[in-house]
Parts: sequence; C-alpha cells; structure tokens
Amino acid sequence: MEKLINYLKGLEGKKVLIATHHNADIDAVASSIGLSLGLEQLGINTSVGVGESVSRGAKKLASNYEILIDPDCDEFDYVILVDTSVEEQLNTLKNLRGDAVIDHHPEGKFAKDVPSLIKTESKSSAQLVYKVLEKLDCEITKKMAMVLCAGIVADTAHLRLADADVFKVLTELLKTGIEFKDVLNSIQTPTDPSETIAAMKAANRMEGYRIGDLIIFTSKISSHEAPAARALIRIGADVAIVAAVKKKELRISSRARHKILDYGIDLSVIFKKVGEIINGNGGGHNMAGSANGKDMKAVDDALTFILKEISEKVGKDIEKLD
Ligand SMILES: [Mn+2]
Repeated sequence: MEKLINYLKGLEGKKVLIATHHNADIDAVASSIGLSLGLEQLGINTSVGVGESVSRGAKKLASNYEILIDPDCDEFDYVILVDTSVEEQLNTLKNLRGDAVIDHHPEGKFAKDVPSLIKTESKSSAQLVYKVLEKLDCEITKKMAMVLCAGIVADTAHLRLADADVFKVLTELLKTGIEFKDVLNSIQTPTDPSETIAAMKAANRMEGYRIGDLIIFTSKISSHEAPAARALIRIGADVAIVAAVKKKELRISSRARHKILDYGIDLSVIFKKVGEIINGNGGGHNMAGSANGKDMKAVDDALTFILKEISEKVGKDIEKLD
C-alpha cells in the first residue's frame, strides 16, 4: 500500500491510463472511474480504458463517462491496472503493460514487482480504490461515492455476500449525501423484452411437481430458456427446468435454490447425463445445469430423467401438481 501511495503521488502532470479487463463488469468500470476522478484531483491526467467492451450490466453506469476501448498503452506515461492483472483479460489492449495494480483477484503476471494493492479478501475492487483515495487525502465527491458504491453493491450480489468491511466503506461513501436507492438505480439493467416474453410463456406452459419438500417446475418454450428458468425460480420453484425446442436443436436449462445441495443434488452431474439422452453435451454448475443436443424427440425422456434423479436423491416419490 505504502509503495503504491508514494507512486501515485509522483504521477502529477503525467498522462495515465487506468485500464480494466475485457467485458468490464460494474466493479471494474466503477473502480476505474472512481480512481480516475480521484487522481484528477492530484493533477494527474487520466483516461479510463477497457479491453474489447463494457459488459451489458455496466453500460448504464459507464454511460456518463468516456471509456476507451482497446487503447494503446504506448500513448500514456503510465498504465494502472484495476480489477485484473492477468494478461488474458487485457490482451486486446495495444502494447499492453502494467505499471501498478489495484485488484481483489489473485496476483497475475502484471502484478509482479510493481506498486500494488492486492487483497483477495476484499469483496470488490471499489473498496480498495476507496482506501487508496482516502490515503491520498482525496475529497470523496458524490460522483465518486456513487460509482464506488455501485461497484461494491454489484460485486457483493446486492450485499448478499457483504462483510463488515463492505458496510464500513459503504457507510463512509453514503456520508457524502448520496442516496442508496440512486446507487441501485444506476446499475439496474433494462430487461430484454424477448426474455420477459419467454418467461411468460414458460410460466404459462409450466408443469409442477413436488418431491419431498422440493417444488419443481418444468416448461417447454422455443428460446431464452436460461432467463426463463431464472424467472421460474423467482416465482417460487426450488428447481426450474426449461427446454427450448428448436428446429435443429434442443437446449435444456435449469436453475435451483441452495436447498438442493442438502440432498446432494448436483445439476451439473445430472445434466451431463441429460446431454447423452438428447444426443449432445451437458454440464454446468451444481445449481445451474444445461445441455444441448440434436434429438428433439427426447425432450420428455430428458425431463422425466431429471425428475427421477431428483426423486432418488431426496428419497421421495414424484407427485404431480395440478
Ligand atoms: Mn471485481
């Protein structure tokens, strides 16, 4: 930290690029903008750059600021990397280099032997940027507080993963007079109407099952199966399985609540087998399995198989709900 602070103090009058990873998420964008606003107070000429693109979720937050896409590092005196220090996440930048790093991910190639603040225990990079700006005696403006709060909220899954330090930093940022509801609003992404329509169709055609204390919803639509499965979880399913039956392909997506882990249910394992049933591939995560295949006629076999697997793990029969 000390080394980084002294380094940043020496950048007055210099042209500095603050760069972050490709498909930059809210924390990456927020940390970069927050740092940029703070360093400008020290008379440093900063630009913010990302590799490839700003993610869909971060577009709204980024819209009020100038963000360079794939800038050329050679056009800057110094390059500070934020929220990453890994080459693969930055390699679309021209003449890529890193002269300093602020990050909450494990140290990558560019973090070696440069001034840095790397704390993997920090829930967001935005918190680390706040601490750096505080040490630099920057005035935390409302603008800075808004973006840094947004980064923290996003990287903690809307505070579900928050720890004491998150609340401590948030409290300091909110003391600038910003409203928390405005922070939430700044990172709310507009829903894609086609996803909403898919969710409506999935709900409309849904079938319900009860296996022990688990409620399972299944449905068949023609596209957007993953957001539709998430929507069925939001209306109360413990497990949601949505199949998209297309002309030449069958895609099945599932989501589940934590509860299934108590029964040793792992959707990635089940969906690996589903992939075989529908003549394709499957996998995913324990609470989000998916499979794609060529055998559209096997859709009901696949759904039945999934219900049976869950039934076996829970040790209860499948009860159809009407
Ligand atoms: Mn992050």
